[in-house]
Amino acid sequence: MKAKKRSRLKKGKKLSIKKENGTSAKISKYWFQRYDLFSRYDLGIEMDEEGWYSVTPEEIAIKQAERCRGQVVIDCFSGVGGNTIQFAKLCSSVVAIDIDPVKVELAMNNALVYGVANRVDFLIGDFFHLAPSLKGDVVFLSPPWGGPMYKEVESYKMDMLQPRDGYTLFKIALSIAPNIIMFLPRNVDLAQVEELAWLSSPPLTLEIEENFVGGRMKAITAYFSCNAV
Ligand code: MGP
Ligand code: SAH
Repeated sequence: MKAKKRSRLKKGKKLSIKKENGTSAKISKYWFQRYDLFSRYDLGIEMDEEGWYSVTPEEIAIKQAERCRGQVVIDCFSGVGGNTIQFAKLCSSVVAIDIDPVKVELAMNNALVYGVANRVDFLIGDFFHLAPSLKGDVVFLSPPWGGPMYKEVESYKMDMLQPRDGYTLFKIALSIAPNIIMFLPRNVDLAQVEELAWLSSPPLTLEIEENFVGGRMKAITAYFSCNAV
């Protein structure tokens, strides 16, 4: 698949936003952040609605990938490829899984824009079905949080993660790799995140990183490790 070159969008035109994405003005606030999401946005990046509000901003994805340098990484919910692309640059191999075939097509296109598509094994499938066949050094979990409404609760709980709760997800991840990274809402219940480390015996070490872009907190990343990742 070839990354299509797109003509530059006129700045601030909602009409262009709709035309570019075929989605509502709901995504316009994310479109205004487009270069934070993908610095190469203008070179042919393609998104869908869920991709807009879920993609990991590039600066954060780079930091996460730096922690996985040289490792075999399974990106279990790869979306439009925000994380996959950065893993592909630094890791020894990357498996990128998404249940939505459109997302995989968009991620492949976006990986081409960054010149790393040939460094990724893209899989269309349900992570929970594929899990028994997966092995790696690091499992990266960036699952759906239930849409942009996630921040309407004061404390985001593990059972709000989709399509399965965080404890189930984490236990499955433990069967795949000794190191697990979770990208989570900034309002997540940190006591529950700590509980996850105790699902392994001996418990995994945990480091919480607060992720900021342009001085605004976007999310947290939890690094679980049997050793330093
Ligand atoms: P946001 O809170 O919707 O945006 O998402 P923003 O710009 O911080 O909104 P504001 O109104 O508070 O200013 C912040 C970041 O969280 C996004 O850029 C995504 O990286 C991430 N994110 C958001 N959602 C809804 C999801 C999700 O469902 N899954 C994953 N994996 N990441 C998400
Ligand atoms: N980190 C990604 C965003 C992931 S959003 C990025 O930076 O682009 C979460 C993704 O999980 C969505 O694309 C959704 O299609 C996918 N997903 C939902 N359920 C899934 C499942 N059971 N198995 C694999 N992917 C799933």
